[in-house]
Amino acid sequence: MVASAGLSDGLVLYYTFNRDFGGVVADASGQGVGGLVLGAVHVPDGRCGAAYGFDGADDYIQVSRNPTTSRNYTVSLWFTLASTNHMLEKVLFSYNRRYLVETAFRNDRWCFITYALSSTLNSSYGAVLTCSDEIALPENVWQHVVLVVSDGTPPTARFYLNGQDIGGGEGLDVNAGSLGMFVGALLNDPANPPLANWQGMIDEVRVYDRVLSPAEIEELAGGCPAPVPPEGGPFVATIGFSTDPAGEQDVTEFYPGETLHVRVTDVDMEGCVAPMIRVVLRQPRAVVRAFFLARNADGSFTGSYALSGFREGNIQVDILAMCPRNPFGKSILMRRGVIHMNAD
Ligand SMILES: [Ca+2]
Repeated sequence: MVASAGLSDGLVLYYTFNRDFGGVVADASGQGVGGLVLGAVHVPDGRCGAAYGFDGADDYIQVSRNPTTSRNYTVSLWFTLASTNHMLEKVLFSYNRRYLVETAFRNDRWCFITYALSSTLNSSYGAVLTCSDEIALPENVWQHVVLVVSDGTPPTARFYLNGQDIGGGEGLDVNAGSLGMFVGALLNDPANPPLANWQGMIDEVRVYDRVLSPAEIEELAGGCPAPVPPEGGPFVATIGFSTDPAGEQDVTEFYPGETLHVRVTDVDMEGCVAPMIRVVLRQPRAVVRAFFLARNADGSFTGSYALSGFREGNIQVDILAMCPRNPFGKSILMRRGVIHMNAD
């Protein structure tokens, strides 16, 4: 089945995962909400074209910014579960410290759980649990899941599995918030890495800023969409680490006396009044160094740092996007790279 034009309406994030951009994910929605790949592996044979594989330990994808503030929204994705032996709860999609779509095994039954609503009336967990004998999640079989959150009276959250309504619940309010959005994990504490990491594959992640109808959900579950135009971007950023100020190419080997040049292009910080990009350099047992990039007229950011203070060995380079006056506040890790300082 070919996706109708209607399934483009309200689409504010769309990760096809079809192209490997090397550590970043392109957003095919046109909204420029790229993602940062942390550990997940690009696999050519997904549900619709390529997908990402997650190891269940520490893999996840961080969404670069919240694509919507709507209190009516829909999350749709395909997944496989690599192992059904574990009893742990695993997160497919999360936002603001709350898992939006999670699987769990409770009392010999599979469940989908969401914390999209607060003070949920029908659950001691404060979450909407959808547990059913009808939910079968065999290993390594592609499944389509949709979460629909509707800010009605009362607000509701419903799950659809492979196009079928499998239940939901009511709450007192729609949870909105400001912490990050993640595919394949949950960030519970900004001081620690995300947890409840997914084990299996995820493909075709979509977020809509509206409630999809059952017919539209059935259409999404019916197959792969028609090929979308190639994603030449937008993606989070093209980032060059280089010994050359023009810095188009990535260089990872450095020698004493050389300077690191960082160039960030195609960065999407839409809605940010005063975007800033900070580069943090870390080497074990050394003082952390940091510097800001300058914003250029063409929208790119460039900057450099003399590496004379570093010893032989690896230096971790983190590129952080910051928006000081953004209501979403926190800086976002855009890329983590490693450069190597050689001996004299
Ligand atoms: Ca795909």
